[in-house]
Amino acid sequence: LELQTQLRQALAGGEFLLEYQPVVDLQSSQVTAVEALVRWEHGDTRVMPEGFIGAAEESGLIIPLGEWILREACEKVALWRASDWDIALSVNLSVKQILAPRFVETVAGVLADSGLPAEVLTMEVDEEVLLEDQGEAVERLAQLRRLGVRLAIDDFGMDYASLAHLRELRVDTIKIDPSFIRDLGSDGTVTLLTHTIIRLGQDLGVQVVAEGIEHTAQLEQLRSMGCGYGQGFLVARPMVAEGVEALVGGEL
Ligand code: G
Ligand code: G
Ligand code: MN
Ligand code: NA
Repeated sequence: LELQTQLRQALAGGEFLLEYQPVVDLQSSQVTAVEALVRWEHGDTRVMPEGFIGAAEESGLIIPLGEWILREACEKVALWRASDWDIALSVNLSVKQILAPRFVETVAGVLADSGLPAEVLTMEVDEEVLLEDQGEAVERLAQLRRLGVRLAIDDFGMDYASLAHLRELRVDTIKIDPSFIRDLGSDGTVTLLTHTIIRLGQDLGVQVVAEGIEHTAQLEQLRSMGCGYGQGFLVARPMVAEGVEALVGGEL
């Protein structure tokens, strides 16, 4: 079967699932948020997003799939919050979703249905979104923000226009690309750039999340640089909802 057809059937057949990767406050080590990450349970194999997000974008399936992801994640996190766990949610967006008709209404509807407060939801866009269709995408993201939804720039620092994007769109969070974290300590320029991004975030009043933390030395260095939040295999891998519940155990 063609991948597009398989994906359509997978959505109808409930073959997609979400994993959640914890984000921690680097000072307190508390889990403050989870990032929802979609996977496709295809027979015996778990297909990662690289294997299907591109095709879903091309076919337009990303629009209903994205809505399913958002709804599933908002419902789960609303449930966690109802058991008195103060946790926030991040969800990734493709530009195709943002430009879809009724995108903002759809997000507002999912928030209303799930009962999740808008302020608890962060939508992550990568820098590509801001290149592809400047005007329309940026305007819709600004509309989302007026609803109270938070915005994050994902993979920050990878694009030549990173700083310009901060002018075009008010964001709440910058997520430093894992390639910076990987070379922390071993590459002086990367270390300096990382420190500069952290200070930029502080000066702009924007939260900074370091992504891809795999080693204790990276964690310690980020902490000493004043980076607010961290995410990565060292802290916690992406895991299914039950895994998150086991991890926070007593809190739920
Ligand atoms: O989960 P993993 O690290 O393999 O994700 C790889 C890429 O797929 C990341 O860039 C991530 O942003 C993207 N991705 C994961 N889940 C989603 C999703 O729900 N929607 C969109 N649009 N992209 C996603
Ligand atoms: O682009 P985005 O930040 O949405 O991508 C998230 C992806 O990064 C997920 O697929 C997740 O599995 C992956 N990831 C999360 N933490 C780490 C890490 O510490 N190391 C590596 N190599 N990948 C990570
Ligand atoms: Mn992301
Ligand atoms: Na991303």
